[in-house]
Amino acid sequence: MGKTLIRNIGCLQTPVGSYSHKGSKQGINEKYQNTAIVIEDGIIREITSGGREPAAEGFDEVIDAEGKLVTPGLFDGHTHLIFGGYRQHEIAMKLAGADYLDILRAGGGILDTVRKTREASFEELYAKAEAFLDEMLDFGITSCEAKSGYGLDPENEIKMLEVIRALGEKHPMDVVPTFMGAHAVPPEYEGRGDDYIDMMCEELMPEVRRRGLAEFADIFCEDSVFNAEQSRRYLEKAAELGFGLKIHADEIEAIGGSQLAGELHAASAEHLIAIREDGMDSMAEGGTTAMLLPATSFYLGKTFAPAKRMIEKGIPVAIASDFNPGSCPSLNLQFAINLGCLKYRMTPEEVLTAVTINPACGCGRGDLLGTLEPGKQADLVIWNAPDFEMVCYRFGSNLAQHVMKKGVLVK
Ligand code: IZC
Ligand code: ZN
Repeated sequence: MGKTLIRNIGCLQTPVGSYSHKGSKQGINEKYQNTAIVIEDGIIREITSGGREPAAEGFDEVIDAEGKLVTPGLFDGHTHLIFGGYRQHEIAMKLAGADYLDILRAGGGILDTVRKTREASFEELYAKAEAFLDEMLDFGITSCEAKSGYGLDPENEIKMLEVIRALGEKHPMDVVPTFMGAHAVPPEYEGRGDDYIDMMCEELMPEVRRRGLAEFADIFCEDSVFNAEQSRRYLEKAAELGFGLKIHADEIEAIGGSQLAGELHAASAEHLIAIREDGMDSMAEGGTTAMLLPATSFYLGKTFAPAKRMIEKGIPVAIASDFNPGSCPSLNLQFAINLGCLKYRMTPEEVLTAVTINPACGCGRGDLLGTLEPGKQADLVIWNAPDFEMVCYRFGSNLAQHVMKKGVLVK
């Protein structure tokens, strides 16, 4: 791979450190003007300061950043990347007045995607998700988390996780695998949610662990899906087996998910649109990252999670896409950045932290990813922008001009 120099960087903006940033730290980024980055074998070796640039001799590749902004590659910490079909027909149902949970209760929504995912072969799911990962890279996203959860039986959950594993091995992106067998109650278990959770805990979760197919376990704790008691049982079993914990909590109704997340020291709690003060207190105490999904609020026509209050309370805030075929059919994390500023009222610095180091830490990758510092992987974006404020301000365009993954330009 050799030695690469990125020279003529107008502004390099990055959080620093390998830990999640909370409270006032959320809004602290380093900003270096007129700098250069030395990369060796995919790892950052040096960031020069004071306008000093190493001589170009001795480098295998020299990249001119043309005076533009460089940031860490974006980390999308919450996606449902693997799915069969799409759900564009739900648009008409929504226009006729149905909301997200109405559609699910009627056997559509997630369950519609489950039918199509069960029908799809490994190869079909792989090819579709591979194209999504290519599109993500094009938007400057260099790592993501990916959940199962549209199989909802042993065969199809394992099929999904094997697709995720194969993508992680073959695609340039780093892909963090999450087991989400408890995404909905499948039709075979209709009205028997407790039995389904028993099957997850006794059969499938241990099998996923044995095969090493996932690092995290996640559950949809929501009105009409899984209650807090079922979520506790599932997550306690997951912790016992060695999974990191994630929980879809307080998306539509606050039924105890965020309290549980904090109590179990979950790595992250997702959504949190309807969170209350006691849920935030529990998360702050448990050290749980808030994985906020503003494009989902936008798409469902909901309010926006109280991100600033969470920062005040000392909860590390991350912003992710929630890419999925139902509540957020967009993987454009740049749009979530715009919403982070405009709807959460977060500063550009707080938002950059929320799409780099905080999701990296929430997904167990803070040691290698999420900042630009010596020793970290050379995952970065050269933006068609002079500063990060421009990325927060422009929306609808793709401002990622060049994208580097593990020291190699992929765009
Ligand atoms: O397919 O609707 N919220 N799970 C929880 C989703 C959205 C994905 C979906
Ligand atoms: Zn989700």
